[in-house]
Amino acid sequence: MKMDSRLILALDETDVPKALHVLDEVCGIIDAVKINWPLILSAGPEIITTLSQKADVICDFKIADIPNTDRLIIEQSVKRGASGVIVHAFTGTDSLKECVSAAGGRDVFVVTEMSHPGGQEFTAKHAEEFAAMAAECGASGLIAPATRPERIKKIKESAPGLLILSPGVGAQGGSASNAVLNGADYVIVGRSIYGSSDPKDAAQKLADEIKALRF
Ligand code: NUP
Repeated sequence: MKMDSRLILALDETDVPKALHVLDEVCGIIDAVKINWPLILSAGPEIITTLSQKADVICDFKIADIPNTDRLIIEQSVKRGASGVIVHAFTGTDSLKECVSAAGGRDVFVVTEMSHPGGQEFTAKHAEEFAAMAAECGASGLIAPATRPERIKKIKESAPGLLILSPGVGAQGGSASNAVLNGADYVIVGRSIYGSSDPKDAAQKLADEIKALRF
């Protein structure tokens, strides 16, 4: 995945023509597009291939199963053009190792502490352990909350070599600058871009905000 704007679009728009239009508008600004069940269920899995012709596609399936099922899901995602997948860590080391192996060099990003308030109930208690385990299993990076930037710093300390992708900017209350200043390598932004009346302008403003931090 390239590292130019450090902005990843979360394309949870379920109106498929609108989703494609938004991606066309912001394609030149973002470093990757992340898709989740809402768009997959609306458009069908072939949307992975369609989008992969325009940008790197991260499949945010939050995979959380036994190793064999994890492998089957990741193989299908990669076959359709995914350049990365997002997986849960609570399933344990064997599942996570299988995810990395099945991805065959594509990026595996591991959820640590989730960005919504409920993320503090369970995931926060194990976030540092999840991060260390992700590093041990050969994952590329971590998902850590832009809504709690101080936690990004802590989580990064547990797995210094891994990329940090931070969702929770905008609609969930987090700020792109605060996330990056606390160690996020990329921010993931959905509604504040695809829900905007001018997605291109919204994406450009976020890219400019990050660039102003002088990378
Ligand atoms: O902890 C997480 N928080 C989160 O919001 C892990 C995620 N993968 N996400 C995803 O990021 C969420 O499912 C959505 O696709 C995106 C954030 O979207 P928005 O709040 O910017 O609209």
